[in-house]
Amino acid sequence: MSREQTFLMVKPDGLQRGLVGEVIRRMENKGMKLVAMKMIHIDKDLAAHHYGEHKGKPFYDGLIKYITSAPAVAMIWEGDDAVAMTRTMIGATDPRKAESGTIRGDLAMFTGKNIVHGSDSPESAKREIDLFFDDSEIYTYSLAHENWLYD
Ligand code: IDP
Ligand code: MG
Repeated sequence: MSREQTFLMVKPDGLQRGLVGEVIRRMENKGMKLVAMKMIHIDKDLAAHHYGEHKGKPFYDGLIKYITSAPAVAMIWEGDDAVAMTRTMIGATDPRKAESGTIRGDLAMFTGKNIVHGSDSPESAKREIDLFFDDSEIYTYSLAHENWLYD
């Protein structure tokens, strides 16, 4: 068992559509622990850092425009295998291919408006957490029901 942290963001379309609570509800119900959260209107510089791996791809300019278009909600969630578990809960990048029961599969229709971002590896999670949060914004605490969640 490896307890880890992952970066999860409700993108501007998710916030505009009133789905922040729905995303949080799913993560809470799963048993994940929220350790940081803030609203942020991502600027071009931060967007370019965050999506650096996609620079040069056909959808890059549109992606930067989309992610900087309105505020988003940035979060860090903690749990056993949090990175992979959260990616499973988010579903495939293209919501049409995302399985029912996943966030994108249930709540979105287009790749360019797919509601959420989640780190794709522990290394990405560390990089993204450092990019979006100061240490002082990340909380360490126990959940009273942790013994009922973990084997
Ligand atoms: P991910 O968000 O599932 O990790 P990535 O391939 O890392 O997917 O792409 C990052 C984001 O870029 C996607 O979530 C989506 O918002 C956008 N994106 C990726 N591919 C396309 C595309 O073909 N058209 C439009 N937007 C795209
Ligand atoms: Mg990605």
